[in-house]
Amino acid sequence: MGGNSSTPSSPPPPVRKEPTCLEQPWRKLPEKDQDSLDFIRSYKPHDEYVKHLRILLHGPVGAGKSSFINSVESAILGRICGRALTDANSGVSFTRKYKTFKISKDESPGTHCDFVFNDIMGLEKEKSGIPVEDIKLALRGRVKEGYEFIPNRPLMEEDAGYNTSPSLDDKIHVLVCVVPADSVARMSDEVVKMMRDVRMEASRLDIPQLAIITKVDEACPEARKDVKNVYKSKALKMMVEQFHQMLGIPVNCIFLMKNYSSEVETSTEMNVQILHPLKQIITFGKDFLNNQ
Ligand SMILES: Nc1nc2c(ncn2[C@@H]2O[C@H](COP(=O)(O)OP(=O)(O)OP(=O)(O)O)[C@@H](O)[C@H]2O)c(=O)[nH]1
Ligand SMILES: [Mg+2]
Repeated sequence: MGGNSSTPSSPPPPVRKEPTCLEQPWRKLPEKDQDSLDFIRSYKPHDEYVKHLRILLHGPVGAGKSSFINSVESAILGRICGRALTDANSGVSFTRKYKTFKISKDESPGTHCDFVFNDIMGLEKEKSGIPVEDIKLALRGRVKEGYEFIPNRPLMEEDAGYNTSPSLDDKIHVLVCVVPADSVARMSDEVVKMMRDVRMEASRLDIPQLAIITKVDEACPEARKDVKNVYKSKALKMMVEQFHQMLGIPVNCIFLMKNYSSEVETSTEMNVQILHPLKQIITFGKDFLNNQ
């Protein structure tokens, strides 16, 4: 009798799936946004010669720099705002002009917070984005409002857009590097080098530096499911560490964020993760100005 020699197949042992999230967040954000809002709205530079704390946002094309400005204003006003024009990533920088953005403090016309953002053209490889030298000039307050950046052609002293006598008010007081989460692992050496170059120049000028990793929802399904998972996600934590190694920015100066992009209403959870880094940015800038 030719019986069946094979033993009845036993089910394969269950594969233990590693949890993708930590049980507790590795960075604790406040539950409410009110304390950050009060701090941000009431901030005033002490120096009488400085009207505003000036924050420069730089980073790769399409990273979410303009969206961050809109997210900040949305979180402060409690409604979605979109003054800084954004664009679905087309590969070339949508923001081309050097522009200062004031942020409304509340809905009364003409009331602004005492910090401003400078939005700038994005960095790109093969010299098709903003010339790195222009970002360095912006740090020193040398780029005039409205100057239109020209890829591969740095701003020159004889150009009308060159500010020959910048005041402390024109200079940058905090530098914020904005990068999208999905590109941290595959950023070209050329763009990393340019960002390091800008960072070195800022360090020479003693300008404090922070970084924001945006689009966490696109890089991590847990973060997409619930923005409260952002600091629980193991993948995003690794990304912060990787970015820290790449640029040398301390981990406690790197923040994870989802910008307001698809939402039609604001929420406390979203506001908290936008205002928490902003509070830190302002605190660093405040320390810088107090030492001038
Ligand atoms: N899902 C998601 N989309 C985002 C986020 N931040 C920005 N975006 C989208 O990404 C695209 C590019 O954003 P922008 O804010 O224009 O980027 P930018 O850095 O100002 O780009 P340039 O001015 O072209 O250098 C837009 O379509 C935004 O809606 C985010 O956190 N999550
Ligand atoms: Mg932009």
